[in-house]
Amino acid sequence: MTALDARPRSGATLRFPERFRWGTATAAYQIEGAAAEDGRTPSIWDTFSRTPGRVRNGDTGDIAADHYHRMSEDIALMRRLGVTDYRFSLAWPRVQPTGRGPAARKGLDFYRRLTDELCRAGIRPVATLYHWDLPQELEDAGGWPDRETAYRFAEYAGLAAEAIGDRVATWTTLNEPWCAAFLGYGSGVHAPGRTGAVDSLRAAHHLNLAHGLAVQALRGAVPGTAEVSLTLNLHAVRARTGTPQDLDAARRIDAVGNRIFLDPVFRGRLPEDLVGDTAAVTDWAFVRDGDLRTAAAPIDSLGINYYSPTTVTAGSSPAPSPWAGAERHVRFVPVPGPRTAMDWPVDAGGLHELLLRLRDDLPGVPLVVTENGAAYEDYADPSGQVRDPERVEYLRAHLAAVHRAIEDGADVRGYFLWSLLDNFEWAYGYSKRFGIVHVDFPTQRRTFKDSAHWYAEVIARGGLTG
Ligand code: IFM
Repeated sequence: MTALDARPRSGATLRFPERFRWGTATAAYQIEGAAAEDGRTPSIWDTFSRTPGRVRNGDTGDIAADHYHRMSEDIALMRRLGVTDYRFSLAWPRVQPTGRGPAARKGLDFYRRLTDELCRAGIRPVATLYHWDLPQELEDAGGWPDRETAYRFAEYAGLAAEAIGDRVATWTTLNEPWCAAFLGYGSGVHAPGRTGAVDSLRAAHHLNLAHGLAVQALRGAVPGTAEVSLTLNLHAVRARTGTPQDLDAARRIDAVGNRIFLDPVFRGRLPEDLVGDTAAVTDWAFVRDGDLRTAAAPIDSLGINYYSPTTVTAGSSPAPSPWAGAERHVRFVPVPGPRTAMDWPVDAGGLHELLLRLRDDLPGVPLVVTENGAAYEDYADPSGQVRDPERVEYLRAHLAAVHRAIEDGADVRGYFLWSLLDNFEWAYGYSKRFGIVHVDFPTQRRTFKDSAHWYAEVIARGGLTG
């Protein structure tokens, strides 16, 4: 029996389970601004965005969507949407400015106010501890390729839990550690912009270790009712053909893109094929006894961020590549069909595939779609409306895929739309808009796009009309 079987069906409506969580998601550096206020110190993204040529148009997160000063207004937007949950991240350099030692009271006060106001609004706070803004001081000391960073992260997790642990419903240790490790230290297109296969693998391992240590710190500090989770951007990887070479290319990406996190966290081991694939790069001697057991500390759910699938064939990828050990064996193939403004294919089938794979591989682990959404070229028309029919279509198709996965037995507990607001889209700066609320950055005026009105209706109905 699936979660849907118990529910009455009404006509063509795709109804979601009664307790399904409906949310939106954001991240600190992408929306907060106030980069130098109340004791916050630079993170690797402040440094990176100030480095000429790294971020489009030289954009930075200095002001972003000014959420630090407009938090109440933004919670009012969430109330209008009717979301049950809000997923945000804490800025580590705001909470613990040097990445070591005591917390900054004013920085923590911001998150106290945010979580208080969310609770008053009846919205569950879902807090992510790391969405890529490593304090620059820790990067200067070696960053994620250095083991010490994992211990620093656990200390920071403890400080955050002590301050707001009584209000946060779900804690997510890391957001998309694949991006932090492989875009940050492999291809260098994300902060800190380093390029090195070994460093990217070391970073991935230390992120797994940091996750496990943070789970322990959280469990010791938060009420038993709080959930502890991890969010991965799993790759829905498809082989272009069924030839052994193409299937091997897909296996390699699955190893270094997915199982490098899934296996340590859920099975307490490294994927054997990954160790073989990367033998020319490293002997993995940086993995110490007990690390994988630590990484496998039990968690309550897995978050999945999904935007589009990936198709691969045998070949090679341009350097510097984020695919350590796979770069000379795999070529990424563009597929025909609709694309978003990021040039990412629109294909909701990939989300359904991923959810069923996790249903099979991780029985008993509740799943949450912690990010899904799309960037399009949005603008306010002369009447002040923001029409975004392509985004509505994208969201509808992906929510229908989630519904289908639940019907097929996947235990999906919630969906968080990325993103509440237009924001700083990393190396693309403000040139890409993912929000369902339009932000006019010069005035900071917020306007519901059509997709926001549509999402509010979906939430109110508890599902989609067929
Ligand atoms: O904006 C990002 C987010 O920070 C992490 N996941 C993907 C989103 C879109 O690129």
